[in-house]
Amino acid sequence: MTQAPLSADQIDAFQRDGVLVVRDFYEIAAQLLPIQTGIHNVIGQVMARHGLTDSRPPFDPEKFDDGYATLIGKKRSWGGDVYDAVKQIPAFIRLLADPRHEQVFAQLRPGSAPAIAAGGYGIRIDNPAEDRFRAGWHQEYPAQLRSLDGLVFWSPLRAVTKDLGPVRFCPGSHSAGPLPVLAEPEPGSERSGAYALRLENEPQLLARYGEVAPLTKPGDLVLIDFLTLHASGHNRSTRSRWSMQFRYFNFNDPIGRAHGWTGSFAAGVDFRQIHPELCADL
Ligand SMILES: O=C(O)CCC(=O)C(=O)O
Ligand SMILES: [Fe+2]
Repeated sequence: MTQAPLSADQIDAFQRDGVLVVRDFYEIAAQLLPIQTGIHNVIGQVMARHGLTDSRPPFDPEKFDDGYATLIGKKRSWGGDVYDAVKQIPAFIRLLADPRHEQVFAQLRPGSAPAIAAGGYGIRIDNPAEDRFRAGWHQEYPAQLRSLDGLVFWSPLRAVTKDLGPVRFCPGSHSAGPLPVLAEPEPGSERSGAYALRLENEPQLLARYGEVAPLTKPGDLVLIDFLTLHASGHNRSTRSRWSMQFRYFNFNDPIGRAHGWTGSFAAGVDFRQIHPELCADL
């Protein structure tokens, strides 16, 4: 039996804050480099698909996304090709199922039966000065469903400096429980699905909590309770912010069990039908 990944202090901090940074959780050489190499290769594949010559220098971990900015500069939707493809890199799926994720889940949720949320994993690419896919303030539960007591495992593939727009969190906000949302998209908004959900009375809610935006580097893990308020930062740099998200839920949670552990928008489900009582605009 390997040692439990989290210390007692880390468990306490997570229960108090609903968010925890675990430094150097993943192994760079064994776990992350194969993913960065895979991304580099996928970018080459997408270039080939659109008839571009791949004249990039050989793979360099600091510049694993070489060519991506050129691709989206030519056509933004080619970036969508990359986004869809990278979540099918075998090394990424291997990391998704890292047994230590289950161990962490079991430590934070004693008595749980941990599960991987289908469609709840991916690699975000937050491009400089792009607003459309930036996540506004939200709790994960309405966007993912599956179970109320889930966890997001968030980890960067590039060092997140202040100008890259670190994710923002309200420590302690998970204690409020699931919060009412407005499911009707804002008029004129380009956002759809989970991106269109807005918190009811957002300014008043946020005023209740402090805010942290930890800087992280490859290998670090950020654990996020499905009920903790968080939002994407603004990328004001000239490079894309690449980060991985793995979402786990609990088969034993009575609310998840009652709705059959259904997924949310990404699974083609209308959140309003599952939790009408949480929709303030119904
Ligand atoms: O990386 C981001 O900007 C947002 C992350 C997020 O909302 C999540 O991982 O659930
Ligand atoms: Fe989120």
